[in-house]
Amino acid sequence: MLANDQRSQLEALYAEMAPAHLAPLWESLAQLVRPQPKSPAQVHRWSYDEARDYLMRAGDLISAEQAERRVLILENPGLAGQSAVVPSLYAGLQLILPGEIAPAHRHAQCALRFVMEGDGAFTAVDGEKAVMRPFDLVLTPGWQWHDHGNPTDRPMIWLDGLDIPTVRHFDASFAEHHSEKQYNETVAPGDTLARYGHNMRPVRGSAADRRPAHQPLFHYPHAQWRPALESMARTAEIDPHLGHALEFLNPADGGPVMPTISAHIRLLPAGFATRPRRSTDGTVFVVVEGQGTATIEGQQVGLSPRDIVVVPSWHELVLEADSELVLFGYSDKAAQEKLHLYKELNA
Ligand code: GTQ
Repeated sequence: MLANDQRSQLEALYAEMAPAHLAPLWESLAQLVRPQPKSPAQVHRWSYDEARDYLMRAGDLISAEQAERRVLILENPGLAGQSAVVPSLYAGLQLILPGEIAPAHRHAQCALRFVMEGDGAFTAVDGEKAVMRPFDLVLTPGWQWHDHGNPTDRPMIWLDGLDIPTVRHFDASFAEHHSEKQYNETVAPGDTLARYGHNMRPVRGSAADRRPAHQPLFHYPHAQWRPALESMARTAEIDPHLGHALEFLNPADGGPVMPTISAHIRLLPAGFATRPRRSTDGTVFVVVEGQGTATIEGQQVGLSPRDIVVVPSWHELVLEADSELVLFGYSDKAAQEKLHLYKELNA
């Protein structure tokens, strides 16, 4: 406790130094250096149907080309104005209508796409199309050229997960537009998956070794990950805190898919409930299949297909599956581990 005259003399000193852009640490130390995380982000669920209605209305009013990217940002209610779903990451729902092209650009930010609806549109990465099917994971790693297009007759919608707030935090954003609307298609769709996606790679330095060495792969099809998860669920012992969980990997180094973003899938059998768990990586979940409940720091959130739910850092999570529940999740665990910040607590 400070004496009254000490307090008033200090206040006078603060007022005098403020114009010199100086401030006393001792007034804010406990807020700055906390004993444990206290996220400004809030627990939130977006209903896909509700978001989709607004996105389709935007589709009536602005083209993908006019918008460059026609996306509704999923902004965390605790992070108003920051275009962030958790302090380090961004989430958005992107719509490409039949015949449209979202023009080629590249940027420092890393992006993942998780397909919510539609079948047969593409994300082209450095001139190779990843043909997008429901619940495929597609990456556009930092500084790789990408455009999106929809040659089908149905709308195509996917969830964008980017590290926009992280790049902003480091003041390291660069971006370029390509001179052409679409990057020249130089290889057939699926070429990279064939060369780099089967626990093999073209012999280093050979003519066929054409992808960037640190980030070659960019397509993780549902047709591959779903059977892998299924087969694991049939045979593996279930993890009490996670359910059956598989992480997507970058084959170049066996680490997370991108330097700043980790992504995983999990399966909880009908009737299964996880033990409580908390971790420092704020996580965005997409419900792929099934019904259940997430209890996040005591707050109950119903889970139905295509719902998007955000679990902020260090919020205790319990998942319960009413029917077999399949979730996709992404978080900043990749970045936190590099910085030796990541922690989890399994109860
Ligand atoms: O598709 O390249 O949601 O650059 C935000 C920024 C998507 C994209 C977003 C982007 C993109």
